[in-house]
Amino acid sequence: MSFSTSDTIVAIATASGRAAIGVVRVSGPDTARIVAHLTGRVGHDRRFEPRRATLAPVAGVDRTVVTFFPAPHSYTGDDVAEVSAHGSPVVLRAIVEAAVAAGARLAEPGEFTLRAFLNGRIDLPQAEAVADLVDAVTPLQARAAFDQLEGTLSKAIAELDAALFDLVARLEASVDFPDEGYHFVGPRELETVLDGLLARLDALLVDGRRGRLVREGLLVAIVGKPNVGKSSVFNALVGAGRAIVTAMPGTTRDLVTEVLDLEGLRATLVDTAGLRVTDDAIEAEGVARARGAHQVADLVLVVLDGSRPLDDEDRGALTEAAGRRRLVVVNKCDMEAAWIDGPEAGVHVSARRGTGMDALRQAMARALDVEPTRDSPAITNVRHLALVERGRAAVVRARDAVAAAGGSLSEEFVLADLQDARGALEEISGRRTPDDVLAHIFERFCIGK
Ligand SMILES: Nc1nc2c(ncn2[C@@H]2O[C@H](COP(=O)(O)OP(=O)(O)OP(=O)(O)O)[C@@H](O)[C@H]2O)c(=O)[nH]1
Ligand SMILES: [Mg+2]
Repeated sequence: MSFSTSDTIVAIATASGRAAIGVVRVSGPDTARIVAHLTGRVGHDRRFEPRRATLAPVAGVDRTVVTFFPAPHSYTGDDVAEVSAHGSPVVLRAIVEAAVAAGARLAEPGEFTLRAFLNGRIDLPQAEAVADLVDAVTPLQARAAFDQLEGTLSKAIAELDAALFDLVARLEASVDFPDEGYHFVGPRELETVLDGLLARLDALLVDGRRGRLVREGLLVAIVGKPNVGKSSVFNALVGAGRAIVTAMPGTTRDLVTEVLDLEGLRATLVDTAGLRVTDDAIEAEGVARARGAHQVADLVLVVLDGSRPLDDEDRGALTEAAGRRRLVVVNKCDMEAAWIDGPEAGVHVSARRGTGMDALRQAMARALDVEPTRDSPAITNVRHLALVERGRAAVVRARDAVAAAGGSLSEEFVLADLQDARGALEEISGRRTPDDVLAHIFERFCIGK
C-alpha cells in the first residue's frame, strides 16, 4: 500500500463484466496531461472545462466522455478525470493501458478513497463507510453506511474528543500552576464531567450491538424434534423449496443455510437435524451440528408440532433453548390442535399453507430487538467498537482515580488516563491511526474505489 499522493493512478471504477457504460478513473497531479494525451486534446485552448462532460474519443478505442474535476474539489482532493466508455472489459482495459503508457500507475484497492483520506477530504469512518455502502446487501445496511458517510459517527466522536480536550487543558493548567493553590477543575466537577462522558460512551456501545447486527447480519437457527416441520418452516421463510421435506423423521442431516432479508436486516437462517437420540452415525453427526449452530445463533426458533401432544423430546428442545434468545413456533395449525396455548405461547403457523409467516417474520425481528423504522445506529464497525471500549476503560480508570483520591487528587494520573482515552478516539477518526491499520482497512476495498 502506497501512502504517497505524488504520482497519478488509474483504474477501472465500474464492476467487471459487460455493462451499458464503464468508467475509468484517473487521479493525481498528472491527470490533465495524461487524459489530454489519451484523447488527443493537446494545447492550451483544448483544456477540459471543470466538471463538464465532454465528448472526447480515445483514438482507435471508443467514443468516450471525459469529465475533469480539478483539485481540490474532487473525490480524492487531487485532479481527477472520469472517462466514460462503453462497458466492455476490453475497451476499458485498453483505456487503462493507454493511461499507463502515458505515465499513470495502476491503482491499488481502495487507493482513490485512501487519497481522499490522506488529503483530508474525508475522515477514516467516512472512508470505511464508502466500503460498507458498496458492500451493503440490505437497505438497512446501506442506510447505516450512508449515515456514517454523512459523518454521524465522526461528529459524535469529535464531540467526545472536544470534551476530553477541554478537561485535559484545564487539568494541565492545574499541574502547571501548582503554587497558585488554585484548581482549574475541582474534584467534584471532574467527577460530574467524567460521569457525563461515561454515559455518552455507554450510549454509543449500546447502539454498537445493534449496529453490528445491521452490518454483519445475524444467525437464526431452527431447532426442534424430528418431523415437526422445521424444514418446511425454513422453506416457507426463504420462499423456496430449498430444504428436503419428507414424512420420514430424520430427513434433515446436515445444516442447510440461506440468507434472508428480515425487515431490512441480513439474517442467515439455518435448518438443522431434528434433536433426538439416535444410533445412526450420520444422523448423530447432524444432531451434533444442530447443537453447534444452536449455540452460536443470535435467535433460536423452536418448532413444535401443534397437532400432537407435547412430549419429552419437545420439552428437551425447549429446555436446550431456555437460556437463549428464542421464539416458539407452533406449526401445522392447519390440522386439529392437540393443545392450544399449552405450556408455551408462540407464533402459530402452517408452513404447508404458508399461513402466519408474516407474523413470524415480525416476531423474529421483534425478538431480535431491531425495529425497522428506528434511526440508524452510529457504530456498525468492530474496529470502532473496540476503540470506544478502550476509550471507555480509560475514562473509568480516571473516574476511579478521582473517587479514590478524595480531596488530594493528583492530576498527573488522571491526565495520563484521559490522554489514553483521547488516543483511542483519535484512532477511530484516523487522526492517529498507525499505517498498518490503515493498510488493513483499505485492503478490503475494491480496485477503482
Ligand atoms: N399438515 C401439515 N403438515 C406439515 C406442515 N409442515 C410440515 N408438515 C409435514 O410434516 C412432515 C415433516 O416435515 P419436515 O419439514 O420435513 O420436518 P422436519 O422437522 O424438518 O423433519 P426432520 O428433518 O426429519 O427433523 C412432512 O410430511 C411435511 O409435509 C404443516 O404446516 N401442516
Ligand atoms: Mg428437516
